[in-house]
Amino acid sequence: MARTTADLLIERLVEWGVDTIFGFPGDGVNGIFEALRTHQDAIKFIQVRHEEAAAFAACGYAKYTGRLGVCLATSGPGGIHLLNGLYDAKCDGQPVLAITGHTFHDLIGTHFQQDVDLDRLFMDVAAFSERVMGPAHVINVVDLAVKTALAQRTVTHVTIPKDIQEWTSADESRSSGNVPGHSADLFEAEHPMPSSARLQKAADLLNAGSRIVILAGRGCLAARAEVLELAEKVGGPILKPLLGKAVVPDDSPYTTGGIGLLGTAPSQDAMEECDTLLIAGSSFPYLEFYPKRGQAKTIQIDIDASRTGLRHAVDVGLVGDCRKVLRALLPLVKQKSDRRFLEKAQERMKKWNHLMEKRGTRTDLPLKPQVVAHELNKLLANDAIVSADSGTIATWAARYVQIRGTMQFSLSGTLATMANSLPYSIGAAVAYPGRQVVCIVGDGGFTMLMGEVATLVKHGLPVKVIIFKNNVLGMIKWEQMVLGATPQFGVQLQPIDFAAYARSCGAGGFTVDQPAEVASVLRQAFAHPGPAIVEAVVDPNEPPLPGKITTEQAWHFAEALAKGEPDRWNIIKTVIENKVREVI
Ligand SMILES: Cc1ncc(C[n+]2csc(CCOP(=O)(O)OP(=O)(O)O)c2C)c(N)n1
Ligand SMILES: [Mg+2]
Repeated sequence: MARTTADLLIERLVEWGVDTIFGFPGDGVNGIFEALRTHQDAIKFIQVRHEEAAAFAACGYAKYTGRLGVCLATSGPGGIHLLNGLYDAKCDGQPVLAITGHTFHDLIGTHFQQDVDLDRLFMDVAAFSERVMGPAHVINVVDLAVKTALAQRTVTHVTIPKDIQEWTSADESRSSGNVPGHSADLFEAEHPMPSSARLQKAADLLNAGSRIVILAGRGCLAARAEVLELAEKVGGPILKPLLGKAVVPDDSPYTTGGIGLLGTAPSQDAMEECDTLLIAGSSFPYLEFYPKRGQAKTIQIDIDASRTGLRHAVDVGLVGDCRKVLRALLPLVKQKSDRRFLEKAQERMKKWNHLMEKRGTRTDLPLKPQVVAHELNKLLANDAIVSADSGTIATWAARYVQIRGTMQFSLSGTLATMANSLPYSIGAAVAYPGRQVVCIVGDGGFTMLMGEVATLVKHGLPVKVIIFKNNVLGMIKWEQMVLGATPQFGVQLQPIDFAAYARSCGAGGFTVDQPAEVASVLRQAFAHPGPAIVEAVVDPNEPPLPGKITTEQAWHFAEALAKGEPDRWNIIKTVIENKVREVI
C-alpha cells in the first residue's frame, strides 16, 4: 500500500525509538493525526490542552529519560503556542523535536488562513528547521532533525504543508539525486576526551589547592559516584546548582546543597573561601556567586567546548562527558589528608539544616510555605520525580526537597519560565508509569496552564500537584522590594478555589491552611488513587530570603517598606519572627 508522507514520518520516528508524542490537533495536521491513528500500537499520542504544555511535556520527558522528546502542533497558532516550551528545552540543552503543520503548499505566502511560516519563525529556537516538500523528502529531513537534536542537545523543527502530509509515495517520483535509502537512522553519541597532558594539568591544580569546591551541574547527573569520589579525595564540598540538584543525595556529608539566591549559606561561604574551583557540567548563570576574580584557580569540564570560560575565568578547560572525564581525572588526583575545609562546611551545614528544620516546623499562622515543603519532603518516595515551577516555590523546593535514592528533580533552569512544572510532570508520568510524580507550583504558575489537570485525568496520570496559594506573584513582589527598593505593584492575584477546580476536572482536590493538618492532608492526597491537587494556603508575607542577605538587599528592603509597601506591618512582623527564631 502506498504510504503517505505522514505515514513515512511516523514510521521513521518509530524506527528512531520514539514511542510518545505530546500534542494538540488542528486541521493543519490532520494528515499526521490519521497516521497517528493508524499507528497507535507503535506510538502513543498524549493530547494536552495547550500546545505550550506539549512542548514543556516533551522537554520534561527528555530531561527525565535522557531521550528525544517530541511535540506536535497545528499550523499557525498551534505552532506559535509551542514556542515558550521549546525555548525552555533549548535553554536547558534538551533534545526536543517539534512537528508542525503548514497551510496548503501552493497557498503559502498568499495571506491564506494560518499561513505562518513556522520554519522561519522557529529559526532562532531550532538548530534545524525545515519544510518537507514531499514524501521523498520526509525521511531525509526527519533523520537530520532527530540527529541534530540529539547531537547538539537542542530543539529541531519539521513543518509539513497539510496537503503534502496526505501525498503518497505513488504521487511523486524522487528527484534523480535523491538515492533511496541513503539516509541512516543511526546516531553515535561519542564525545571527545581531553588529552592526558590537559588532564594532568587539571589534576596538578587540584593537588595544589587546599580549599577546593566542586560545582556539579546537570552534566553530572549521571556521574554521582565519580563526583562523590572526587569530593572525598580533595576534601572539598559539592555545591549544586538547581539543575544539578539530583547529582548527589542531600544527606551526603560531601554536599552543602544548592548555590545561588535559593541556595544555602554554607555553599556561599565555601565559594567565598575556596582557592580552587572545579566547574563540572554547569552553566550556573549568576556570576555574583562565583569566586572573586583571581581568588581561585579554576578547572571546567563541559561537553560543549564553546562554554569553556563562559561564567568564570578558567585555567584549564576539559571538553567531554563529565562522567568519562572525571573517571580519567580521578586516578591523577591525590588523596588529601587535610579535611579542615570540608569539616568546616559540614559544621555549617549542620547549623543550616537545623535552621531549615526550625522554619519547617513552625506552628504559627498563617501557614508558612516552608512547613508545607518540609512535610511534603517526608512523603517523597526514594524514586520520586519532582518538578518545580518558577517563583518563591522554587526556593522552598530547592531548600526542602532532599534528594535521596534515585529521585529526579528539575525546573526551568535557564529560561526560568513559569508554568513548566505541571507539563513536566505529565512528561515524567507518561515516561515512568508507577513512579511517584510530584509537581510543586505557585498559584500564578498553576493558573497559566491549569487546563492540564484535565490531561492528567484523561490519561490516568496520578501526578500529585502541590499548589502554594499565596494569592500573589510572590517572587516578583519580593524582587520589587529587595532588588528594586519599590513597593509591590501589579502582583496580587484574584483567588481561585483550586480544590473545587480539581474536583470539577475529576481529580482529587484538597485544601489545607493549618500547620497541624499539613501532613495528614498531604498523606490523603498521596493516597488518592489518581491525580490529586493540594491547595496549601500559605503566608504571602514570608520572604524567600537568600541564604546570606547582602547589606544592599537589606537597605532596598527597608526603603521599599518606607515608600509605603501595603503589606509592610505584616512583612516586618514576619521577618522579625524569622530573626528571633534564628537566635533562640
Ligand atoms: C512566563 C513567565 N512570566 C513571568 C515570569 C516572571 N515571574 C517569575 S516568578 C513569578 C511569580 C510566580 O508566582 P507564583 O506562581 O504565584 O509563585 P510565588 O512566587 O507566589 O511562590 C513571575 C511573575 C516568568 N518567570 N515566566
Ligand atoms: Mg503565588
